[in-house]
Amino acid sequence: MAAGRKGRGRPRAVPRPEGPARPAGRLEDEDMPAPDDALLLKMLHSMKLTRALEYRIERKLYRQGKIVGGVYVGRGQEAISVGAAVHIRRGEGEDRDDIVSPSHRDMAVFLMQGVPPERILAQYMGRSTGLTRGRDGNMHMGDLRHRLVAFISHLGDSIPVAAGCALTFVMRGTDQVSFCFFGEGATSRGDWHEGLNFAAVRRLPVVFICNNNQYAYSTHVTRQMRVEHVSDRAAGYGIPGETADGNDLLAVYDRVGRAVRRARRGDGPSLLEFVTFRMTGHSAHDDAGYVPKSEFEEWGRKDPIERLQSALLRRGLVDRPALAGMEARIEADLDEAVAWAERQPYPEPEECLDGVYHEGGPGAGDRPQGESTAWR
Ligand SMILES: Cc1ncc(C[n+]2csc(CCOP(=O)(O)OP(=O)(O)O)c2C)c(N)n1
Ligand SMILES: [Mg+2]
Repeated sequence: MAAGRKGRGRPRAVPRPEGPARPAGRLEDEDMPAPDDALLLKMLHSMKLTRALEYRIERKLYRQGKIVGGVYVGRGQEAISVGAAVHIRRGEGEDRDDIVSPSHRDMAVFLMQGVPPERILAQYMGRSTGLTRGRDGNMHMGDLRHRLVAFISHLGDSIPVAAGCALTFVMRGTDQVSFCFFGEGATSRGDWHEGLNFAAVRRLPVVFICNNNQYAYSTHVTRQMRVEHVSDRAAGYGIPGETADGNDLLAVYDRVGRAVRRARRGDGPSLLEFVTFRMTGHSAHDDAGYVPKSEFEEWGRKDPIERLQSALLRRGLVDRPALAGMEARIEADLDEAVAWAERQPYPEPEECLDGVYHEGGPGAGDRPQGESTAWR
């Protein structure tokens, strides 16, 4: 158990951060062990499941006209969501579990937090058993039972929210951590800077995780920031910032693990940038005609799943038949998940506004309990 903040006591005043205001620079040399064989296989499976599920949604169901909203996928970026989400503490109870604010390219985070693929499919198809019960048809979804804060469409707005979650952890005296995911485009928004500054000043336990896929819709990264790395922005807030290869699962696992240890110990936030590439358009309706083909070719050769798979094959941890078996099981499970989602009802028209707006003020004790609250 980390020494810094542990056990849930009575709520108390937020302590003033002590010590030097600038522990910035790189993440200190934490003792970060490499993942064992079982964990490596689990992460490979999560990456493959994520890609297969997104492929169904983007390339099949969307084109069949079965998806209600827009589709944004993280193809080529799976190592970031998986290598980070594996560090989220879960299943240990409300006072122990971490919390996470995923971005719109972090399907793996939803899966790893325990949301079943069929519920994600129901969400995309606008069915009443989707995470927003048919209120939205894409990644604007969350579920606090899975410790997932719903993705806020306005870029950068989830950063102060993630910092706020971390503030409650400090006030309660627990050692929980808030994980916050976003793209490099979000880092040029005002809320992003305010959220980072607040987290830094209060030394809050947040791990800020940026996927720098080099495009924000059609805007290349060089057209929206003058620093070379997103992580350079950390110096402005006196926190550690690091850049690493986002297509290298082990690099992601290592950096996030270090940042989590630091946060759990009570040493405050870190800003991690993982360089990668968006192997699609911005969304299913965008053909990415503005991206030079050579960039897709170059990054296609750095595919994170292929890369991990080759490493595991070389080490003898898996063989080709085992990989084929893993893929076949994933596809069979997804066949069932799609069939289940297609059988789900749409919400009743008269229910459509339930849970959209807050009903009643503080102490609205007569509100029906259960599924019908906006924050889910
Ligand atoms: C404030 C704001 N401006 C514009 C948009 C429309 N929009 C949604 S995602 C996106 C690109 C985001 O780029 P980035 O933050 O790099 O994330 P990526 O999609 O590359 O993962 C844009 C412009 C928005 N949602 N919010
Ligand atoms: Mg981007």
